[in-house]
Amino acid sequence: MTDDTIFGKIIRREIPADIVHEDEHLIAFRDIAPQAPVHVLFVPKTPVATLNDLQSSQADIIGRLALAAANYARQQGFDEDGYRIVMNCNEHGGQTVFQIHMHLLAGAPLGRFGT
Ligand code: D5M
Repeated sequence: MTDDTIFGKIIRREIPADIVHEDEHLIAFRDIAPQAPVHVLFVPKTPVATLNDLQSSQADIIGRLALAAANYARQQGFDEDGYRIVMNCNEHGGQTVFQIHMHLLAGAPLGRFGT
């Protein structure tokens, strides 16, 4: 793991985070600036800066993030009411941390998104 972003520091336990799940492939922790009652970030341990940098051989990374997010949502009882997963890419997508991650937003009806 050579990721030098703030998420790499969380994975290496160099800075604290409210970790809700971890396995050999990924880590999940609560977003420091939640945009919904439940806002958890799912971050792969493989360094990939943006979705643009993801190789076809790395497709399993996204599958694992999505499954981990769905499993967590189910465990927390959000599966029936529903939830949102989001990945931001570069400036127009609003990406601020350049290690890919999936946002899980849940716990209330969410507004439509746009500009
Ligand atoms: O999302 C990056 C997200 O990362 C943003 O919602 C804030 C969150 N963030 C930043 N630093 C931390 C720490 N230290 N703990 C938890 N969450 C954090 P993006 O899609 O790149 O805009």
